[in-house]
Amino acid sequence: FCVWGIGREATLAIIKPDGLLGNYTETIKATIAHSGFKISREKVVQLDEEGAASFYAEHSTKKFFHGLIKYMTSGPVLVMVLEKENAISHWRSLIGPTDGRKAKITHPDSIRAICGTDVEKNCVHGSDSPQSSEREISFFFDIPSGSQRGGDDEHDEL
Ligand code: RTP
Ligand code: MG
Repeated sequence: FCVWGIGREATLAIIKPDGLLGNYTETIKATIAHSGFKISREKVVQLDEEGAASFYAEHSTKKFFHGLIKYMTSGPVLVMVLEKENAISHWRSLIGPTDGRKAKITHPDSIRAICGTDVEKNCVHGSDSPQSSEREISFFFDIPSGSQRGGDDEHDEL
């Protein structure tokens, strides 16, 4: 699946407010570059509560939801579309486990080990499946015309 129709997989990466304000962008982008990803789209966004709640709607019933929305709206984020073969799983493996504190012990080379603080403030996001990736990329970016995705978008096989 590739929303841009050029045969590579795409994933949505976000440098969260703590990553952006903590000046980790260059380090993270260096990892992105030497891991073989192409950044095909990027922009800085200030999410409002409604936007953050919509983006993380799958977690709306969790006890950490309110904290998550506060965190994700606490400052600007950098959203990027990363493309390569197996982009989704490769980016998830590079960012490491959700809990940045545990990541420092179990996955010391992961991005969250480097810039994450705890289970909430973990500095980066990555789509967790092709379905999530498509939803999350369209949440932030228009799909360019000329993409080979055709027909009824809601029911395309990925
Ligand atoms: P993400 O979606 O941001 O890439 O992170 P993830 O898949 O590793 O973790 P997920 O379970 O989807 O949780 C989404 C984000 O919610 C915050 N969180 N807080 N306080 C808590 O227990 C807790 N658990 C999760 C984190 O910011 C997590 O990335
Ligand atoms: Mg997730």
